[in-house]
Amino acid sequence: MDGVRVITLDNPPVNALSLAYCAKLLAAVEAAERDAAVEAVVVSGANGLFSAGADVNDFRNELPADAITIRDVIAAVERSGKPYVAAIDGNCLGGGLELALACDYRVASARAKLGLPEIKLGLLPGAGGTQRLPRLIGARAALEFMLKGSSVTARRALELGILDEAVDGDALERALALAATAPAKRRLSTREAFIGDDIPLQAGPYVLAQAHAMAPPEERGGLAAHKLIDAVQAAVELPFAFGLGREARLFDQLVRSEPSLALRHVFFAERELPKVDGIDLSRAAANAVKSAGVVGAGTMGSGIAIAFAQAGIPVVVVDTDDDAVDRARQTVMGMFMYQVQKGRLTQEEAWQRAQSIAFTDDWSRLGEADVIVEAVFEDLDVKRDVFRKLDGVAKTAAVLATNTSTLDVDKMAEVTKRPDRVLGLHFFVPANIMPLLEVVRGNKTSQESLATAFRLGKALRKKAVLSGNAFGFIGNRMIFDYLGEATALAEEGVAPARVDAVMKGFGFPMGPFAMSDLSGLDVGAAIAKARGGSSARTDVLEQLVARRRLGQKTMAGYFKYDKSVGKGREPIPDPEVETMFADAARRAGIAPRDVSDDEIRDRLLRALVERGRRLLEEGVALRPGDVDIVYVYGYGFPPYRGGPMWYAQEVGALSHA
Ligand code: 3H9
Repeated sequence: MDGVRVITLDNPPVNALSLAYCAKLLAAVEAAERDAAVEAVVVSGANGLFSAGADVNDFRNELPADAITIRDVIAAVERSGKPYVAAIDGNCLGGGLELALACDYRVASARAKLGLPEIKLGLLPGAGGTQRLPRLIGARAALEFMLKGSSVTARRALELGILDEAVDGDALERALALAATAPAKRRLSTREAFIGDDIPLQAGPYVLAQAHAMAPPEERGGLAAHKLIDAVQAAVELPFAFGLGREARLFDQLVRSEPSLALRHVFFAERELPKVDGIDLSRAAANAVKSAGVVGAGTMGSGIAIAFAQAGIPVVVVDTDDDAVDRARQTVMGMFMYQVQKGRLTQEEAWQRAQSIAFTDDWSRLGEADVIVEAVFEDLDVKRDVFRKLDGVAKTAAVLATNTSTLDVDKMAEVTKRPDRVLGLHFFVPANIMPLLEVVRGNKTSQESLATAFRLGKALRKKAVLSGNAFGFIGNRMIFDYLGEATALAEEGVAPARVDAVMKGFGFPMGPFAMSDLSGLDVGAAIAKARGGSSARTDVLEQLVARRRLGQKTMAGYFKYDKSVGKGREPIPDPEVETMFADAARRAGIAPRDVSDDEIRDRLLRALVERGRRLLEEGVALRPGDVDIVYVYGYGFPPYRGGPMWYAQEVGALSHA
């Protein structure tokens, strides 16, 4: 269109606004400014998105004095007298959205996703976002948007007031038309920040104080949140230029902070996961998973089936036990109805998803499935039988997976005629919610089967981590040592409640004893037996199991539970268990010791780290970052501490162990 210049963000793969790219961008903005024939500018993105924001790699080093950053580009747009229109398609995140906020108009297509996810990297929007958004949609809504850090659809962004228009068709086309006709608007920098529609400015201090009160403490993952709220306070109280300065200073503090370094490590470790043997499995040849099968309608099987249904993959669940199928049907329906109640699904969507799970006792219905996951009782003979049957009914190309948490995948593969298409898919309970998926490679598993598993992981929105075929794989192998160390501490006279309190203080959602109670002490005892005995020097676990104190499910384990306290999930310290430990320790000749909180924390973390190192040496885990991802996403390791391997290496801690 005459007089309209299009500046296309094009820096594959995600149009990251790196220092090098910002220099080019600034030149493009300045050229448009100089050119008298240009009356208006449209900014759009190539490669299927607007931009993923600043290049996170650039934060690793001190900024060179002459560096051109996204802030310079935005300042140039701000200075321009010509109208700017952002044409948003696909992701528009972080610095990308901040650039769009500096434009006069924002138009987005239906598939656009807009967000300021900096908080997830332990940062705050540092290119004017904390100053412009409160001027556009009000401080209260801006805080909510930035503190959550999640992306929203174009429709939601329009409701929030972030967009001027959400279009069904092509955003670029509409932006061009707008640029040709619409006048320049008053820029956000010249407006006053407000708190919210119908909320007086005097309520500002209250809204900010409330946000501080709701954020986690600084030392428990809340550092970035508190600084972000401070930046918004500056937007409310200071002129724009001063607010920008304050935002930049707060951003600089965060960029160097330990939590942000840790979260950025987690971000990049996650992106390394599919890179195996020098190949990116997420891009390698793989079978598309258009339909799936699950064998076993127990807790695990139903959870896995729900996970498939949520990803839009129809699934056939085979079980011959009518009662199990009835229970599973109820679980599935209950789960989808809950999502309707929470407003996450419409009645119609819930119904469709539930319909995409078919229960049957007829194995032949698995014939169409591209992937079949067995989730039957944890017994090798039972599982081998399942694999023999599956080999007979599944199509040749299908990948057959076991959901075992400890058994040997090769022993299952060997009963089939397609060991190259057998692997482990270790889901975590509840399988439809927990984001971790261990992909277990048997000694004959083909690269194509692994690639199929990684693609599937992505479709299920899980973090797929490759593990070697070794007892307990990565996560559980490490947790055995961790729980063993917790037991050793209790044997030395530390109350289980104190051990748990220390680990919660570190940032885990629950301590090791509460975790054992949650997964079931009988399960723990059975696993110890399968391993050929536990590392404990006493028999407290066996005594508890013999007394049917199996954990939360029997309302007693290492702790007691009471239905009226925390819905029966709140661990209540039990002096009887402390006495059991004391008596058993005396019999075993273990003297009680004074143990500091630091020693408790460091010994438990060291148990994880030492085992992690051995798993790396043995090649069970590929990279320290993989181990960290397993612990962050599967076991509640606080992400702002980066995972056990990162913590040990970077924080140089564990001196008390
Ligand atoms: C910011 O903007 C700060 C400003 O406020 C202030 C500045 C002063 N940087 O995830 P994928 C790479 S902070 C560098 O597999 P997808 C990624 O590593 C930024 N690299 O694809 C991978 O590389 P490789 C705020 C990035 O389709 C490749 O791109 N923005 C960045 O599943 C593909 O990524 C964010 O936090 C980046 N910003 O998901 C957004 N983003 O191929 C972070 C991606 O070598 N990014 N890469 O492994 C995302 O959320 C997802 O990558 C996205 C695409 C949704 C965009």
